[in-house]
Amino acid sequence: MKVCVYGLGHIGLPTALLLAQDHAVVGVDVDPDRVANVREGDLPVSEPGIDELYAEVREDFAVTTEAEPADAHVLVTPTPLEEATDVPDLRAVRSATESVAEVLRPDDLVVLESTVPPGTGEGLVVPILESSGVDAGEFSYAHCPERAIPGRTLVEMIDNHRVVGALDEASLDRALELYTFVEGEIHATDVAAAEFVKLMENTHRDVNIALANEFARMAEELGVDVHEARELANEHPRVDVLRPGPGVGGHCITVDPQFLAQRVGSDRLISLARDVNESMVGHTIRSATDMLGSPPATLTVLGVAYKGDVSDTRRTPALPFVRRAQNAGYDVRVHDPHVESFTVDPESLDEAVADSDCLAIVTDHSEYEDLDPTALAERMATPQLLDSRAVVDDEAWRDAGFVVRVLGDGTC
Ligand code: SAJ
Repeated sequence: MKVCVYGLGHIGLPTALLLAQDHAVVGVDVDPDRVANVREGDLPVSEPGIDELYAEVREDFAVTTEAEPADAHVLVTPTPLEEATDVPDLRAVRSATESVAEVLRPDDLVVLESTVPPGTGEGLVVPILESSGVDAGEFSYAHCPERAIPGRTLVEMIDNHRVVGALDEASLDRALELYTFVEGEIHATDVAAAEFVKLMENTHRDVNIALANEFARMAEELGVDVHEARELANEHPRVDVLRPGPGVGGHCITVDPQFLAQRVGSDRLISLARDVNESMVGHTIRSATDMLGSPPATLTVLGVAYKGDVSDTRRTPALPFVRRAQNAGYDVRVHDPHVESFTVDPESLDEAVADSDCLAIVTDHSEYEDLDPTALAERMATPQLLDSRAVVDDEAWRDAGFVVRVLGDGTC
């Protein structure tokens, strides 16, 4: 079938390329530069295997800025929180849906993959589609939220089980014909339930990271190593404590719980969890400034991506960490082997650590596990380390002459 995929971002582009293995796909994006780059094979998304997949399917994959008639239209546009209001910003979904309505024909399938507040499909998307003059029932509609984790996007898109929330039986059948690349099980439900399931998943993660962070703060007060305690607790067959850290970043876990909390009254735990996670930056910066003493002093931030081994800095806790350290009067340098541009220019590791007074590991990139503390100690003015992700062997660093604090082990 001919498929148009709207939004060539972190999820839309990989989805379009996977669909192009079995269908004739047109990727549609409102940004002409992005369209031109994708056309030339300069992909705006860096994920294992994506360049190879692009090379494999490029014959069946076109890109453009305008909606086209197609058998299936897949909407994968972003749904952030509007910065000024903190309210879900559905303008991209709305405008992509309006574009689809202009070319919609009876028997077409429309799929919304973007994560949306409860009720968006039947309250906003379907009525816009019906404004085309084609009625629901004549066209098919389904909500099929993605579940792929950045860094493993393609593998997870193929292997993970998926939920399809379909408007009716025909919509379900059409959606099953579309998602031929999915090797996981596909579970059918209705549209509202599928929207809720996606929000439950990311909210579950946020609340559980908050619990891990609260355990870390408690362990610090009690002089217990939370990392050892976590491993021991996770020996229990029904316990899975997540990892504490300097805060939760990315555009999903930080945003999606608020889609639920703002829509439904009974949101106390969800909002509290958000607050706990947001408070971790302040907690981590206090440990860093405690180590550094009064300015002037130089702090080197290792890692600005929102999590390990990715290049994405959206809503990263590193940004408020850097800003707060700068505002407190410290000279801040940043290093990240995965991130090319950031508000502070990245430098080589050697430059970033030269004469520094403290290293702060903010992102758990694999590269930081193998740093050589002896070589680093020689380059620094004061060999101090704040490890907010518990990635290094702290004893080895102490042996190399470092003063080390690890978030959650009783030393912070
Ligand atoms: N984090 C911790 N401790 C942990 C796990 C994560 O502090 O134990 C932090 C990370 O460092 C990062 C943030 O949480 O800053 C979010 O990272 P993540 O790996 O938990 O999640 P995302 O945002 O990369 O991807 C999530 C995934 N959702 C779930 O795991 C329920 C992914 O499957 C979704 O597809 C994605 O959101 C999405 O697009 O919704």
